[in-house]
Amino acid sequence: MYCADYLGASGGAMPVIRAQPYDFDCPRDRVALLLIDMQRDFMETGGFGEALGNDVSTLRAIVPTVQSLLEFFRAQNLPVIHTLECHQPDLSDCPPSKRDRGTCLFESNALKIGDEGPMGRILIRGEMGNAIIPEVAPLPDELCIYKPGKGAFYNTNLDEELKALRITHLIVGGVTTEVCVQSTMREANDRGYECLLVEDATESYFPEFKQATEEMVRAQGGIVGWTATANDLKAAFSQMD
Ligand code: TIU
Repeated sequence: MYCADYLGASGGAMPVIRAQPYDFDCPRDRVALLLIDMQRDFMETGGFGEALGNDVSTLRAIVPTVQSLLEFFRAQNLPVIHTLECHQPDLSDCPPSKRDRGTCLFESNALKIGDEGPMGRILIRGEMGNAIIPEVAPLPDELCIYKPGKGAFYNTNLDEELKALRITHLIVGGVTTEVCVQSTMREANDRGYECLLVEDATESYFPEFKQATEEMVRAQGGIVGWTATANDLKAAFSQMD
């Protein structure tokens, strides 16, 4: 049973967001903001992103936009869900196919998942480096999904949580666009959720991959979903006030 079948049509207000490939009808009572992996491990030096060989500074540009989206959803009393990519301390949920990859890992001093780094053990739940960056930190009542994979539905209770909240529409931001954000959107799409990717609230270590992902998402009539800017989203909701 898909979420939309299960819930039926929304009877509430319906902001229409100017989006690509066409406008996104967004029922106010069925939408949540889903922020993917805004963690030190990806956004700061000494974490997993850098251990994989990336220049992590490229991700910082979206922080003010993500912050403003977060404030907007909170002010509108709309649900916010954060995800964190992480593993158990004993690595029982980290397959070798994940631990053994990364461009730096051929170097003798390379850090792998579970190794001790400058911000604690790399990509391990509860370590300092695994926390969400303070600028967009969750509030105590906001749902956090701890995920071992790239997609936020794999081995988590996200689907059940969304159904309990009666959510059918997801506004998605976070990092990185072509890895965990895109994987999550594809998983969500398969489960019947309508997804909109906020273009200026997502970033990649590779600008060309970000652009390609946005195009892939909205190609073929929105095969995975829609894309829009944060301002267009806010404008649509503000018009309903
Ligand atoms: N490497 C990379 O671009 N991303 C990840 O490993 N995880 C997420 O995207 N969160």
